[in-house]
Amino acid sequence: MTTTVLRTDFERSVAAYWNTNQQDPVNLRLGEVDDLYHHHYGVGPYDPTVLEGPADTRDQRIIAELHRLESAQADLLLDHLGPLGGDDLVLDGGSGRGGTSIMANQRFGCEVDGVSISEYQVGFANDQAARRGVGDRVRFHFRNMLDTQLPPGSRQAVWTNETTMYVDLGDLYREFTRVLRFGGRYVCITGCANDVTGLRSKSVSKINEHYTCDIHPRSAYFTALADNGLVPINVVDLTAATIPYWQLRTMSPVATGIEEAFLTAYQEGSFHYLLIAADRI
Ligand code: GPP
Ligand code: MG
Repeated sequence: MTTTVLRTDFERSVAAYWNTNQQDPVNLRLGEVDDLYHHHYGVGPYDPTVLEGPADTRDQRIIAELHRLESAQADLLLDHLGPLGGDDLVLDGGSGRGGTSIMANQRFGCEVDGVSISEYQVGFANDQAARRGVGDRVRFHFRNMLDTQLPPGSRQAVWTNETTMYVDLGDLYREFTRVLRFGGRYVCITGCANDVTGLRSKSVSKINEHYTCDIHPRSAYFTALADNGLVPINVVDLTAATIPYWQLRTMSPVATGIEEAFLTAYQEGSFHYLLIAADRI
């Protein structure tokens, strides 16, 4: 069956961004630390001693530390996804270069299908799985997460690691509730705008412009989850926990220029870094 993966001009422009943004040192140099390539941010305090010591190895110490915080973020997401076993099938919605999917398979032994609208990312992630010898258990597909082509009720768990700002949440959770079995778990880590401070702030608008995304207000998540039979069991505000990552990134050789917007948005309270875990009923 042939389906159209990229359905709108917006989706085509997002795919073009991720297909052509291939030499991004902020993601490749971190990934090279241990061959886990992430497209999300970090949580937890950084070790300040990385800023001390010999100047010629300082950059590499900072890069390794940023990578450790990003992997800690993925580990935290997986803490909320389990328990899972080797017989379980899971979905990574917007799988990037595959880091979180590889970690899920390593931790649980589960089978993972990741979908991305970037053909470049799908190719990169499948190469990573093959190099690790798990290509039969961790598979990446050039597909749209709004239309995954996966069988109904086939998934014990689904996650989105900083990808929901690219889609309509109602469309997304309709698809996730279709592929999740009853009692299955959905985990989302996202940045969302604060309804309480009003409409989108300047710093949130800068982040949207930088990534060609559309950050949703916090309220939109809970409305769309409830509308689609996904019932939150945990909501964790990770805003304070992600600020050190952005502070260290500002001092790193791989800063991209978006760091100040994230720090301002989090510190002024117009933006939150949130984990939501929900059960499908
Ligand atoms: C990119 O991660 C993540 C997004 C584009 C989603 C936006 C996230 C929000 C919380 C608003 P990346 O690792 O590709 O970004 P960078 O290249 O800046 O490290
Ligand atoms: Mg990154």
